[in-house]
Amino acid sequence: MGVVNVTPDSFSDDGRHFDRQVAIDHGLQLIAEGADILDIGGESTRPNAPEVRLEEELRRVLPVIEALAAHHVPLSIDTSKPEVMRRALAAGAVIVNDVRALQEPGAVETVAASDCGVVLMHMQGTPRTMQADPHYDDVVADVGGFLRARFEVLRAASVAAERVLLDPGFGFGKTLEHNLRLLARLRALDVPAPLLVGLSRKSMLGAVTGRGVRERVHASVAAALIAVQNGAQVVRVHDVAATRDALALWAAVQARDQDPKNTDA
Ligand code: 7PM
Repeated sequence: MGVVNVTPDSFSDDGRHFDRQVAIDHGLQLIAEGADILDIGGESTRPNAPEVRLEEELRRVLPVIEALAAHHVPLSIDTSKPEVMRRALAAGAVIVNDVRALQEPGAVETVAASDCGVVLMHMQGTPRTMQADPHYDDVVADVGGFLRARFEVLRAASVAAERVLLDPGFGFGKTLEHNLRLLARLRALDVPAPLLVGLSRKSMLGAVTGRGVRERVHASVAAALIAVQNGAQVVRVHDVAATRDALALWAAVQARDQDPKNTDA
């Protein structure tokens, strides 16, 4: 899943993709690099980011969705607002990616009334407060429990299990220690649906490598590879070509490890 930001204040892009045509061109570039899904977002979830109003969010994302929908790559809309979900789905998006796991009023009903896919992400607190002082009894057990509970809410609303992806929400109300433990123990989340993870360019990678946001490509690729090795089915990334190369090598080696001709097991 390639990231297309349509925000002027994203830490990853310095607003370079706020300009409508720049965002569309960036999406086309990610398709050319081999993205299987494009995630289009007009609401920054950075700590302390100002909330984006409905009309502004629609103005940002709808023209980009309309332009990219013609290119036969599934589009996901990164939003928490039911009205943005509805309008984005009508414009050609087929997946709702919600960092608030459909907890806004009307969000579950909106997804249930459509046939879209849906990503439910864990966050502790709100974007404004989440990095203040995150606490867990056991981060893996707590995040797994939240994701199972939100999955059950969707099932109770008659959303088929096959439509759902679950995401531990790296960086959303987590310390470096929490993030590293989640990545190490991804399989222990023990969730009932495929996992999507977003680690690309995040501050936890900066904390480990000492690098600024523009210098985190190598660590991002390593993080995506570790995530897939630990069971992630979808990785949300900025650097699609580099990530695909790393995963192609991983898959080629993996196939030999699984080969029934192996006699050294
Ligand atoms: C500022 C702060 C800008 C944080 C962008 C971000 C995820 C997501 C984001 C994720 C899912 C970023 C984040 N992250 N959706 N949206 N999972 N499902 O680093 O990890 O891209 S926004």
